[in-house]
Amino acid sequence: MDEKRVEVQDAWRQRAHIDDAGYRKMYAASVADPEAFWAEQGKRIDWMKPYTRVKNTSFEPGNISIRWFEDGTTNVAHNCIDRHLETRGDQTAIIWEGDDPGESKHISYRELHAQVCRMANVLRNRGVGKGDRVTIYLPMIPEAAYAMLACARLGAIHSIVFGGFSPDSLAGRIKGCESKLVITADEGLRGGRKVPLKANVDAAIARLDKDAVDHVVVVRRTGTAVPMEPGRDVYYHEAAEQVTDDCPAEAVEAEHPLFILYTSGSTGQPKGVVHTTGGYLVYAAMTHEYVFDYHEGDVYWCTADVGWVTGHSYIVYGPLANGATTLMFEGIPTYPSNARFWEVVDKHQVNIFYTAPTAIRSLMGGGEGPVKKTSRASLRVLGSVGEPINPEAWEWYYRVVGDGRCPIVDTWWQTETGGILITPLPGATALKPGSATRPFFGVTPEVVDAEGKVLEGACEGNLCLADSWPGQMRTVYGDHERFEQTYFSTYKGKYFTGDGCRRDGDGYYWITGRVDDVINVSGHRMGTAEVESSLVAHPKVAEAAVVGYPHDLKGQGIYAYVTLNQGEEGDDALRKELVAWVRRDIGPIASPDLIQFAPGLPKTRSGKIMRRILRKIAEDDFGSLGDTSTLAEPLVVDDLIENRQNRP
Ligand code: 6R9
Repeated sequence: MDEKRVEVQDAWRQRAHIDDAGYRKMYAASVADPEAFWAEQGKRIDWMKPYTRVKNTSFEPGNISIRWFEDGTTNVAHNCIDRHLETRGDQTAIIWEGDDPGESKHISYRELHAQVCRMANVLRNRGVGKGDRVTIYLPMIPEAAYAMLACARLGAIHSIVFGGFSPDSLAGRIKGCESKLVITADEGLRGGRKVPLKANVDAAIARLDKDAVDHVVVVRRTGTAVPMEPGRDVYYHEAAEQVTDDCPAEAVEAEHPLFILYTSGSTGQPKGVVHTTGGYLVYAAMTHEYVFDYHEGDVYWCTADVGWVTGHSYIVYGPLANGATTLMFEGIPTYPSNARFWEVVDKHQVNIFYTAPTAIRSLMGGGEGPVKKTSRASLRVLGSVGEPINPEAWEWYYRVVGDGRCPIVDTWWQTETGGILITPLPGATALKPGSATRPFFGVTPEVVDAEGKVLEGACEGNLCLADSWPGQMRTVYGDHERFEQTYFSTYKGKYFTGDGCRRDGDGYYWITGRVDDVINVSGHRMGTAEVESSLVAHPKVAEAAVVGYPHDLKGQGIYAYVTLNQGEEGDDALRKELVAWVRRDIGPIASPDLIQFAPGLPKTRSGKIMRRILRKIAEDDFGSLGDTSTLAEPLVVDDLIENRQNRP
């Protein structure tokens, strides 16, 4: 492969926290003596009771246990707000930019403190205390950050559900962690369109046991009248008037859970990924500072939604722990025009900008014009996350958006990892378009082959991590067994990421995508099993198999092979019906892009669907189907090829 290399520019080095020699030295120290390294880094946050024990972790089969700073106590909201009040009470903590370009506001650390205390008191008055779960189903409005931090303040555990998920998905997640309280809004607003959040909450609760949810707190966003259930529902602005803006931050153990976030895996229903307090915050804060080369006074913007892990770690917790000014954007990149991102950059003089390749690809389609009519002179660092960034998109981001001045940090990580694990550092790392480059401090990647043999030097295989880091997930909520099974059973003694990867001669990592049955659609994870079980629940469907295929904008698209019940006819009307069915069931991000009606699916004689073949056909690469000798009925393959949906 013809690899382009972009050397570190002098300007990047000038301000950077660290240079290449510094990175190498600090990395070596971090893996040689993790205890000493993290003992020092742990001091970046305030502790109510200081820790004496730093690392207590085991990846041993039967005893997966991850504990960091375990005898210390602290509080995340204190660290993200209170400790900044003396030095930067009047500094802007959050810049909120509304969906409508005419709407924005600045929230200072002092105001943030008052708002979070108020929200915490509203929750406390409704019985929420330490360890209780709270489901948050909010749009990108400041109240989403207030709600997260209010939970943290009380020691309650939040579970945010992305506003694009359906009532069914929401119900599953409320039930999964047994939240008694849900925070939502009347409606969301995205790209000028309204999202019926409160109606979705009502529909979700209707699917649960009668007394499953005690309280629904409704933030007024659009002002549209929504039905309010007496005794259960309350408008936030009314409840907030009844309480003070003073609420002490509860000291909790370092290993007390901070949040649960549901994410798709290769089997079954989404898992509740559990992150805890001390290690998570230390890791989020440290990565935010080094990876984005964050300095005091910078305006930082991550375009993710707080419904995803990126929003947790890099809109709210990391930046606020560092006392940064973080921008929160309610809208979408293409509204009112596809210059919106760059207009917002100029309007708020954004220095650090962090987005997903799918957004870049969708804006590339509109050409350079909308970008070039803006200045973007304030930009210093550009970031990418969520999926591999293809070299064309990288090049456009670097040259057109960044005018060739700004490093691109291609950050590889996962919901499970809590923070960024493989990434360039501005000022230290020469870039290669498409490579996430080198491990962050304390991170020990290993590339292993199918048998689990650790490969050396330049190689390609499956990406594992040999040892723990403080931001690592601790368990699957309510199912530690599944935690071990999912991440530690494939390669004993290692955390397996589910990603494939290549390491080149410079020790740079190139993530090649998932090697399990997870599809990455526009940077969002979708389990094929989830989409399949939704399709199979349709009365006309007998069987379904779902695979990913390359998609120009989304990175991967969802390709569904569907076998209908006898006597049913597959036509375009039924295709539309099935797409609508899955959207309603899971949410728009799960909509199949292509549906192929197949009289039969390729199976082994033991009845296992041969996904490898389905993937090849979906990729329009059926010339090399490999070994089909184990197929029960080899002829089904000819029919699948004949009727394939993905023709160029
Ligand atoms: C943070 C986040 C995780 C999966 C991960 C991988 C893919 C994320 C990437 C990347 C290549 C990058 N991924 N960042 N692949 N380069 N810079 O996205 O978390 O939603 O859990 O997804 O996304 O496949 O395993 P999550």
